[in-house]
Amino acid sequence: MEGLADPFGDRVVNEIPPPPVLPLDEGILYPSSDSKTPDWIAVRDHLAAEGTISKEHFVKMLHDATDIFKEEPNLIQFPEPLVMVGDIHGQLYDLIHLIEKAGDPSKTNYVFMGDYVDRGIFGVEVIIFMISMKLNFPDSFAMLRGNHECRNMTDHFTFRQEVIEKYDEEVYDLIMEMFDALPICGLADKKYFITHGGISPELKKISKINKIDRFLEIPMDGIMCDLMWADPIDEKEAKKYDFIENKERDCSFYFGRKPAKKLIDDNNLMTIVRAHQVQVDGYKMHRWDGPSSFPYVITIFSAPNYCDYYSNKGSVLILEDGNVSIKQFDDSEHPYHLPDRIDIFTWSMPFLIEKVVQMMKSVYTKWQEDEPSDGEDFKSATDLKERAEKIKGKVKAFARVQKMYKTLTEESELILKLKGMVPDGKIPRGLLLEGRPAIKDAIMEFKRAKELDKQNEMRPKKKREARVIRS
Ligand SMILES: [Mn+2]
Repeated sequence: MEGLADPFGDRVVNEIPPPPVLPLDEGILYPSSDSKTPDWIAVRDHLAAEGTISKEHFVKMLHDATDIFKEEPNLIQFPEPLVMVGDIHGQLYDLIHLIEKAGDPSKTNYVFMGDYVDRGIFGVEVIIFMISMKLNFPDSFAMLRGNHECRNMTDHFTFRQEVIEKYDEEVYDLIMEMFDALPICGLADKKYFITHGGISPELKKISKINKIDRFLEIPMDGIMCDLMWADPIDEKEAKKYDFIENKERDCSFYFGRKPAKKLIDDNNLMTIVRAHQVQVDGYKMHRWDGPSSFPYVITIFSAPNYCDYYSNKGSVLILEDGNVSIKQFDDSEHPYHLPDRIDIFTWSMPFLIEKVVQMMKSVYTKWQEDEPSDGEDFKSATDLKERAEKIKGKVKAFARVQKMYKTLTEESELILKLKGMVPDGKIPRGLLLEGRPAIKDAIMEFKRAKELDKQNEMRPKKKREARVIRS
């Protein structure tokens, strides 16, 4: 595939091949006469090189994948061996690495537990890559729904904007329709219950899950909401409570040992496997009966160095020969994009403005110096004083603006980092006026950063029409 042209021969890093010029060729995408099975390896390599898929082909793949998902039950049964995967969140290069490490999908059974998009900047590519694998291995490659696979979340976070920038609203709607069709739970080896978030007070018999009408936007409460939103209670409190209000999510519950044990016992399960929460090691065993006990819940998180910031590991859970094991992996390098995919011109504006302001300031200062001193003019002393004050004010204002832009240019790296951490990407102006120490403080203070990020774990306030399902 031919790369982008380099007419001036001035590419700085020549060892990285330029992105392909054209979307993946139809003959390469669909090599066999069966036009429903894309060459997933060609898709992977093309996307990894930052190539694109034409809208026509993406739309076709979405239709074909949705048709498959629609036929799947709410609760999918898996035999072992099985690889269970947690949140991906648009981290394409980590997903590619994960597949390399955990096993060729033509020979490995996979279940992904949701949260494919939002936050990471390659959500579109993650979806294309994943459905190209799904279309090749419909029976051994499963994709469950996470709480981000809906309109409410993708609209509040980054994915909707990303799809519209890379394709359009029509493609976004088709992806959402596909999300509505995703199955919601899994059962591996009849013993491992798999879901994105957690359990529900309304969930008694696992088999009941198949009675839920899942083809809708994720409801604000009820069993489907809990399966996708609930969290296990912290170690120390797990024996104290059954279900308590989940304040961090602003919906659903935290669940404790007792209801987890009851669900496990009543359904002859071993444990509950879920994703949904970032973990330093990429996983967490919730051993509520002591350090050597078998965990009631296992959390798996598969987006290493989440948001390019958390420094966490990613992991997958492998079920084989009746045993579970963890495989951890580190983050992979990925192409760098400026926040909000701004272009280099927009990004460089502060540098330019700083220079312009500097010029204007020196003009003003010079003019102030050249002002005639008292006696040389007809103006009264008060007049002159007033004028001097005005000019002083203007120079001060310039100095402030200049200081802001100086900070923006000098600390551009730090500010980009900070922007990534502030949910709406807006940095308080005060911070820019205070300069480097204040910005450094804001970044270094891990607690503050986690506090800032905390609101991103919450269900967005915006209310949407949703049916409440009781089973
Ligand atoms: Mn989640």
